[in-house]
Amino acid sequence: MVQIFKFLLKSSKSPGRAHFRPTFLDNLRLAVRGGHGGNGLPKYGGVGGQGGCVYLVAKEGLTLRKVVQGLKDKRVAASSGEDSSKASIFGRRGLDQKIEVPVGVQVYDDQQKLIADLNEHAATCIVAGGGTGGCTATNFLGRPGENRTVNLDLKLIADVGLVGFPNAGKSTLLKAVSNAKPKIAAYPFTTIRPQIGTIEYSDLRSITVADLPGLIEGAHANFGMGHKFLKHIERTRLLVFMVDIFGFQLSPRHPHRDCLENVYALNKELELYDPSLLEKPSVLLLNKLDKEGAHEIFSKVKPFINDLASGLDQCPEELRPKQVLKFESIVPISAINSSKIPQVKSQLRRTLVRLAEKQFLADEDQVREKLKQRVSLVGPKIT
Ligand SMILES: Nc1nc2c(ncn2[C@@H]2O[C@H](COP(=O)(O)OP(=O)(O)OP(=O)(O)O)[C@@H](O)[C@H]2O)c(=O)[nH]1
Ligand SMILES: [Mg+2]
Repeated sequence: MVQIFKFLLKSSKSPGRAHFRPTFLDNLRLAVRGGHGGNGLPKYGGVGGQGGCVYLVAKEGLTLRKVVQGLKDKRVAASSGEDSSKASIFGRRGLDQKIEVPVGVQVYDDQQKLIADLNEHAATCIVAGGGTGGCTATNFLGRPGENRTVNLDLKLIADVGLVGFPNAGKSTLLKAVSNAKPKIAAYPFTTIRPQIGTIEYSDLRSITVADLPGLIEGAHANFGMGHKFLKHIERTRLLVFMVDIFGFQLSPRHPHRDCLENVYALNKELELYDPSLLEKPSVLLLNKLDKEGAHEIFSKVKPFINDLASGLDQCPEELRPKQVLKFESIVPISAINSSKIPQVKSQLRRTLVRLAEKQFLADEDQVREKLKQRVSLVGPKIT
C-alpha cells in the first residue's frame, strides 16, 4: 500500500510551469562594504593594514542569475586590514572580494549615478574601497571601508537587435539565421526574455543577434515590461525592425494596426523612450511575404515606407512620431522560407561592414583634427 502511495506521489510531480521557472535576470542590487583599516601601533609608529576592497570583474558567458547563485547573500564585505603589532609593524592588508559579473553590466550607485560600464571581458571596477590603516595622521586609528549599495544593470551587447511587435516573426528569423533555438508560436509574447544567437558566415566571421520580446504600444512608459526590453536596444549597433506585412492586433480590445501604422508605432515608441535611438542605423524587414495578398500590400505601402515623413498626416495622431526613422534598407522577406535567408544574412553583414567603415573614417577624421590642434598648440604657428 505504502509503495502504491509513494508511486502516485512520484508520478504526480509535473515539470515546473514556465512562469514558475527562474526568469531572465537583468538587475541586481548588492550591498558592498570595504574592509576596515587596521589600527597602527603608536609606540613603534606602526601602520595598520589597509582594508580589502570589493571589486567587480566582467566575464564572458556569465549570467546575473549565476552571480546570485554564487553569492551567499546579497551582502559582500571584504576583510579588515590587520592591526600593526610588535612582530609586524606594517599590518597586513585585508583580503579583497572579487565578484565576477557578466559582460555588459553597468554599475550604478544609490543616486543612480553611473560608476562603471563593464562592457568588455576582464573590465574591472572597485565598488567599495577599503579603509586606510591607522598611522600618525589618523591618530593610529584605522578608517572604516566604503559601505554602499550598488545596482548592477545588465544590458545585452549584440551587433543586431530585433525589434517589433509580438508575432511579427522575430524568433522565427533568429532561428533561421543563427544557431539559437528560440521558442516560436502563433500567439503574442512567445518570447519573454531576450536571447542572443550568432550568425556564422563561411569565412568564419560572425554577428550576434538579440531577439527581444515583442513591444506593445506604451512600452516607452513601461507598459508590458517595456523598459526591461527597450534598454537592451541601446547597446546594439544595428536595429532590425520587423513588421508583419498584414499588421498586428494585440487583442480584440485594441485597434488593428496595419503594416505602415506598425512602422510608425515602433518609431514613436523608440522616440518616446529615447530619441537618440532614432539616430541608430536601422533596417526594416517586412515579414510573411509568402502569404496570399502580401505582395499587393507590399507594393502599396512601399512608397510610404520609403518616405515616412510624407505619410505622417494620414497616420493616427497617437502613433505620429516627431522625427521619422530612416532605414538603410527595406527588405521584404519570409522568415519561414529558407531560400530568402542567405539574402537577409548577407544584407545584415553588408550593412554592418558599411557602418564600421563609416565609423572608421569618422574616427580617423577626429584623430586628424586632434593632431592638427596639438601641432598648432605646440609647434610653430602655420599661417
Ligand atoms: N506565414 C508565415 N508565418 C510566419 C513567418 N514568420 C513567422 N511566422 C509565424 O508567425 C508566428 C509568430 O512567430 P514568432 O517568431 O514566434 O514571432 P515573434 O515576433 O518572435 O513573437 P513574440 O515572441 O511574441 O514577440 C508563428 O506562428 C510563426 O510560425 C513567415 O514568414 N510566414
Ligand atoms: Mg519571439
